[in-house]
Amino acid sequence: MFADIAKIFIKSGKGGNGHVSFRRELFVPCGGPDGGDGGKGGDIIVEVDKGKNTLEDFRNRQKYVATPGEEGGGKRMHGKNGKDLVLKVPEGTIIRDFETKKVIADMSGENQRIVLLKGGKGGLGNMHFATPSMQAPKFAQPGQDAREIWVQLELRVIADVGLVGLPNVGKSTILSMCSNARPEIANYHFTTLTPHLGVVGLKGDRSFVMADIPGLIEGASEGVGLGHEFLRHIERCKVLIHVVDASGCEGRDPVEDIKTINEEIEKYDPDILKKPMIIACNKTDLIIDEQDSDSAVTRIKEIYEPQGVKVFAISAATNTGLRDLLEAAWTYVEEAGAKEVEVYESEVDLETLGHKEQLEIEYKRLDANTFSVEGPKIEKMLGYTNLQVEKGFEFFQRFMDEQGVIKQLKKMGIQEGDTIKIYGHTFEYYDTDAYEEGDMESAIEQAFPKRHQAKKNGEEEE
Ligand SMILES: Nc1nc2c(ncn2[C@@H]2O[C@H](COP(=O)(O)OP(=O)(O)OP(=O)(O)O)[C@@H](O)[C@H]2O)c(=O)[nH]1
Ligand SMILES: [Mg+2]
Repeated sequence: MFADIAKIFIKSGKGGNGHVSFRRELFVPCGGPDGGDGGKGGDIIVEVDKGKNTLEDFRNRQKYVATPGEEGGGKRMHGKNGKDLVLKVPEGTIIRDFETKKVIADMSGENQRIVLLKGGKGGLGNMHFATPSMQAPKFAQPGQDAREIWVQLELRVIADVGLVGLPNVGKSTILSMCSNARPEIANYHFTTLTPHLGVVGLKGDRSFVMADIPGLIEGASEGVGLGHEFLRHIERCKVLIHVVDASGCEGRDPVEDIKTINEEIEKYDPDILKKPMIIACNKTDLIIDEQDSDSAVTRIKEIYEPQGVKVFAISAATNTGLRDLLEAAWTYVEEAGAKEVEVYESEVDLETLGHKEQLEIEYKRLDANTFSVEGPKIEKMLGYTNLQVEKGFEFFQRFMDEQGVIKQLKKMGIQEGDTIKIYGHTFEYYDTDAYEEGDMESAIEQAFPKRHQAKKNGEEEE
């Protein structure tokens, strides 16, 4: 099975919940809060593994889930962090959001390792929420949600030189003769179904990477067969060696074959034709009279050499003419050297990738100055929180901020002093970003006039 494209589901670990507990000691009937923090959920990490050249693993297994963080414990115990999950991919793998097809990351060049989905942060235990005015906080922070997304992995081979041509012309044979790669070679079409890479060594420490790309056929650019998948690999090669069967032993005309392939490449992406190309006329060992003015090699030379394309007569089977071919390829590779392969920019915000849409939160504008915010999650959080105290209020406010509620309300045009209704509670809206430290105090004072009065009178709450 051809495996250079795969669809997988990834999910990071949810953060562990903060814990609610109180110290129990002999002779101390009511100890302080000692609920520990939840552990962080595991990340989904993607790493380049240079030893890999297919995405086959991802065809066999589709779901990848990192472990969640554990809940905090009593006695200030921190919950165990979830384990990260590392996906190993071949270099040149492009990761896309399956739904939008936007590029998330391109594992090429400098990008060798990336945290794709962050695990949820652990929630704070109730030990953090004790204040002089509230010594027994019965709430703790829930861990952050896991993130999940379906992604598409696409492999684009990164090689200096790509061998292109129709099936059975001897591309794999060439690669195996010039490098330590061992692609399968057989006398039938479509022997090679995945690109193979090999390092070609030349005299004096010179080397380049050559890719044997599966045979292209007419209609490849329209997706006949797996043409599109194969053409994709050519995009990143710096130099192309166009291989033809010059013996015509399959009854084809190699001149026509070159045209066919070039047309397919052009339809797919005309820019590819701007890359330096060399023509390798293979299987010349089968030609009886090479000097024949009507021979394929002669005709190809007549057409292409005036266009500045180098043409080599070779025989991969008998290792004839390969060295000159490789030297010519090297010259082009060296010239192209400075030009780095194009690395795709990420088109998504990794910070929010895979965040579940907060569909559960429902926003309504009741009138010009009143908004309502509801949803199970918010309701649950309200239950957790003691809004009667400053700390609790701040805590709830932070939660609303984290959930993007404030951002959403701003989008809806909320103004200073507007009212937010949440399950029977009424809040006045103050833009906390607009306040300095001291001003915040007075904003809270306005929101909690009763409490501040109490403070002024020197009374303790609770
Ligand atoms: N006589 C002769 N046969 C060759 C030569 N090069 C390759 N062959 C034979 O041609 C057949 C196809 O060779 P491959 O290297 O598998 O061809 P390919 O271009 O990789 O084919 P696909 O993977 O199907 O695209 C095999 O039987 C090879 O032994 C050559 O120079 N001379
Ligand atoms: Mg092959």
